[in-house]
Amino acid sequence: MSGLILALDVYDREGALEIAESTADYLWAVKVNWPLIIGSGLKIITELKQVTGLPIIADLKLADIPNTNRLIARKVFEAGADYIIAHGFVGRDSVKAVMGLGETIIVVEMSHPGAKEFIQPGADRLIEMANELEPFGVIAPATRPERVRYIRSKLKPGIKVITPGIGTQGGKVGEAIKAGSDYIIVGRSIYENENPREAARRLSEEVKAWS
Ligand code: OMP
Repeated sequence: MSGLILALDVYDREGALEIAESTADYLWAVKVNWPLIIGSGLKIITELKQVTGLPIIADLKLADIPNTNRLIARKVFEAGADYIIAHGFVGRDSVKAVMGLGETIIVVEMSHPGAKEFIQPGADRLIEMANELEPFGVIAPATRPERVRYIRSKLKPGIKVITPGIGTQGGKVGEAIKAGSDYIIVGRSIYENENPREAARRLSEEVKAWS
């Protein structure tokens, strides 16, 4: 199964709730990142859950010592987040601190060009760690379908592959799904569209067609 995740990277509470409500029919989940949490407060997670009825992914890309990761993750899960995204490069102890509190998604490679500098060279070890810890899923780059295919081929079957980088960053839905993506993350191509509902509908049709 494949699904569409909205990356709701806006600051403003009303705008975020409006976009989430209008696109919810076509989404599997809503992802919130620092811009929205800084702009609207942590309570936006609870509000988005109420308005959409969908799972909420807190994309904080946690990358700290175990105690700090744990302190942050606790508050985020208490606010109603269903999944949290954590960096793997900080090591097993930091990731385990988050996984002990709720469903976790580990970054094993990123979608931007700079990911080639440090993250991509370490991807094999991050995949190995994911196979050992068995999180809900991993982040892989839709901008490099060949890397999505590689990561999928090395990962244990039950672990989901979640791919950002579609649309504005240049990735394509069909290529990511063919390469093994389970969930597609899209932000600007939906929320910057003059009709976010229609943009989400089109993307979700595309996701269905390729699944
Ligand atoms: P758009 O480029 O606007 O579609 O947004 C992509 C979303 O995915 C943003 O929220 C990014 O922070 C996030 N993201 C990436 O773009 N690349 C990554 O490698 C990882 C993430 C992520 O973890 O979600």
